[in-house]
Amino acid sequence: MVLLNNNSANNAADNIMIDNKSISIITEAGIVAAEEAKKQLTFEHYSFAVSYGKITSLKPKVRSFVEDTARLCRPDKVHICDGSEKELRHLLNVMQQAGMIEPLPKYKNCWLARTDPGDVARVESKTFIVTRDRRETIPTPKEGVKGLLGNWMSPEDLRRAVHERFPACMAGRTMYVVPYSMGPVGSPLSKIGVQVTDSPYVVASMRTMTRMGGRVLETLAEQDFVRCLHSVGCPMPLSRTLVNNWPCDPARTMVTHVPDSNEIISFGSGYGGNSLLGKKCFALRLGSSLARREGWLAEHMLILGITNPAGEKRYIAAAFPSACGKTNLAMMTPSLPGYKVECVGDDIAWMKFDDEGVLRAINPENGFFGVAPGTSMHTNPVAMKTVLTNTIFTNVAKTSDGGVFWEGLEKETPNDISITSWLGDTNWTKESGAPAAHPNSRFCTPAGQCPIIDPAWEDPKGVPISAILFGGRRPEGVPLIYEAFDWKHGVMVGAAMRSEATAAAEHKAKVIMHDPFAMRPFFGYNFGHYLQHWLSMEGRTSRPMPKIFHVNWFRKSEKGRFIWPGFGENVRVLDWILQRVEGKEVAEESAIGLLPTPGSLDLSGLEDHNIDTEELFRLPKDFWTQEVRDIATYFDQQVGDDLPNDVREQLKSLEKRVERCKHKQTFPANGNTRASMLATLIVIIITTVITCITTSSLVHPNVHVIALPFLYLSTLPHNLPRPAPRPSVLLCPEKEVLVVHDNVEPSPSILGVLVTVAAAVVL
Ligand SMILES: [Mn+2]
Repeated sequence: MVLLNNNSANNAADNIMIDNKSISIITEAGIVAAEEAKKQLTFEHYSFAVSYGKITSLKPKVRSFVEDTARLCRPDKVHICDGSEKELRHLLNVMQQAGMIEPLPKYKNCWLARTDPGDVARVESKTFIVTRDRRETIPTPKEGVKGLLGNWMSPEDLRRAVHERFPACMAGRTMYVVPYSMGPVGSPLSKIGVQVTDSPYVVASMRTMTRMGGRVLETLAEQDFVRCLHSVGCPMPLSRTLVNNWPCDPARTMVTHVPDSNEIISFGSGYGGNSLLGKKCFALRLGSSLARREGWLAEHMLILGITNPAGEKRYIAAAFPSACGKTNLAMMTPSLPGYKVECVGDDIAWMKFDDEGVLRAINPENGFFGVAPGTSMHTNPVAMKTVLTNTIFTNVAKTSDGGVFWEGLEKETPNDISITSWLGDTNWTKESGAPAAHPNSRFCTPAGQCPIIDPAWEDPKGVPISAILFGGRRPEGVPLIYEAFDWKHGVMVGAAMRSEATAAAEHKAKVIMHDPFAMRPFFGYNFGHYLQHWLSMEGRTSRPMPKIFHVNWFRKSEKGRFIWPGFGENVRVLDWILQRVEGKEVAEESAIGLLPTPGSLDLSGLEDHNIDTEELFRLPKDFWTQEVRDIATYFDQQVGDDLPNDVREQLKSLEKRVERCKHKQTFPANGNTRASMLATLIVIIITTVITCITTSSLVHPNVHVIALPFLYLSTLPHNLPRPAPRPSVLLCPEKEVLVVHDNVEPSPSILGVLVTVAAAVVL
C-alpha cells in the first residue's frame, strides 16, 4: 500500500520541467494534473494497492507522475506494466471476464472487441491544443469563416475541464501505468512516453502499437518523457449502464495536448486515436511541435523500401488522406517482375537529418492500426496474412466459424457461413441495409509479423528517404503523377493537397476536401508556421533534398470508371519516381510540374486494360484555373497572414503558368480516333472534288482515278495506330501552346492536296 499525504504533494510541480533547453515557458496548464491533485488533499488518507509491478522500481519523476495522477483519479489499484507475455494473458483475461472482448477461435490469439456505438472514431471537434496564445495553435481564419485547421483551448479552460472530469474518475478501477517508446528503444530519433489509463483494452493495444514495458523505464534516466493521462470516465459505481460492456463517456469526451509541457490529457473515449495516446496525440500532434523546436519532421506518412530489378534499393515516404490506400501502398505486391516492396511503416514517419545531412526516417510505431473494410486478398494480401495472428479486431463483424468479416471480404467468405454484424445483428446479410462492419473498424496487429516488413525497420539510425509523395483521391483533372519543380514548389503542392471524401451526413454527395499534408486533424501548431518549418528544412542540409511528387490513383473517365488499375500496378509509378531519383531525363515541363516523357512510364503488360493514358495525364485549363482559385481561397480564408510568402509566390507562379497556356484543349492526337477519321474522310472528299474540278478540262477523263491512290497513301499515316500509349496533351507555358506528344508529321490534309494537285498537273 502506498499512502499519500500533504507532504508528498508539495513537490508535485517540481517534476514537470523537461530537458529540452529551447522550451523556456512552462505554462500553468503544464502542471494541471499535479495542480488538480493538490486540490484533492481533502482525501488525505487515500491509498491504492499496487497490484502488479513495483512502484519503487520507477524513477522518481515517473513515480511522482503516477502518484499525482493516482491522487487525482483515485483508482483502487495501480498496475505497472512490464510488457510481458504473462501480463498480456492477464489483461486479456480481465477483458474477457468484463465482456469487452471475445476470442476468435478460427485464428491464433485473435480477439474481437465491440465498442459502445457512441465511441467509434476520433472526435476532431473535441480535440484541442492548449497554448497561452491562440495563434500559436491555429491561424486566424477570415472573419465569418469557420477555422478548419485545429482547435485551441486556453490553459484556464483546460484547468476547468480537468477539474470537472478527473477527480476520482477511476474510482473502483485499476490504473495501468504504461511506459512506452515511440521508435526503437534507445534510437536517437525515439521518444519516451508514460501513459496512465484505466482501460485494459488501451493497454493491450498500446502493447502492440508501441514498444511498451521494462526496457523503456531503464532509458528514462537520461531523458524526460511525455506525460499522458487517460480515463474512460466511468468511475464505479456506474452512473449509467454500459453498452457492450464498453466504458466511455461520449458526452464529455475531450482530447487535449499541451506542447509546452509535453502533456496529453484525454477523457471519455476508449477507442483509437482518442485513447492510444502514443499514436496521433504523441507521434503527430506533440511530435510535430517537438519536431519544429528541434529541427525535424513528424509526418502522417507511410515509409516503404523499394528494390528494382538491378537490386538498387530506395526508401520513399508518402502522405495521403484517409481512404487513399496508404496501408495498401506500404504493403504493395508489385506487378512488374523483379521489383520488391518492403514495409517500414504505414502511418507515421519521423524524419531527421543525420550528421551527413541525409534525411532519415523511422516509423515510431510498433504495429498497424489499420482500417479493416476494403482489406482483402485482392487489395492487400500482405495485410491479410499479417492480421490472422495476435490481433485485436474492433467493430468488425464475426462469422459463425469463429472468424472475422467486413465489407470487401464477400468473395473470401463461404456462403454457408452466417455473419453477425458489429452491432450484434445475427444472420446479417447484404440486404440488411447497414454495413456488417463499422466503416472505421480496425485491426491492431504487430508490425513485426508482416511478411514483408523491411529488414531495417527497427534500425535506430532510420532509413534514408529519397522521395516524398503527396496524393489524394482526385476523380478529375489531376494526373497520375507529377514531380514538383523544387522543394519550395513541393511544399506548396503539399499545402494544396485535396481529396474526395464522403460528406459527414449520410447520402450526401462526395466533396473534394482540403487536407494539407494529410495532416489537417493532426497539426500540433499553427499550420502557417508548419509550412515555414517545411520551407526551412532545405537550409538544414548541404545535400539535395528528397524529390517531391504528387500522385493520383483515382482519376475517373467520363463514364465514372477508374482509369488507372492501381494496387500492384502502382509500382509503375514508383519505377518512374526511381528513374527521376537516379537523375534520368525522363520528365518534361508542364504548367503544374514535371510529367513523364512519352514511353518513360512502363506500361508493358497493361495492353488488356486499354488504359486511356491521354485522359490520365490531360490537364484541362478550365480545371486548373478553378483549382488555383480554390487553393487561393482556402489559403486566404484559413491561413491568412500566417501563410509564408514563399508559398504564396509558388501559387502565383502556378496561376501564371496555367494562365499563359493559350489553348483550352486540342483534339486528341492519337490517329485512330473517331474525330481524326472523320477529318481524314472530309479531306479525301474535298481533295477528290478539287482533283476532279482541276482535271475536268484535261485530256484524260480518268485522271482522278489515278490520283485517288496517292490521296489514300497521303492520308495513310494518320490512320496508323501509335506505337505506345503516351501522355498527349500537356499545358506547357514555355511553348505557349498545348504540346501534343506525337511524332511530328506533315498534315495529311495539306500533303494530300499537294500530292493530288501535283499528280493532276503532271498528268
Ligand atoms: Mn493515419
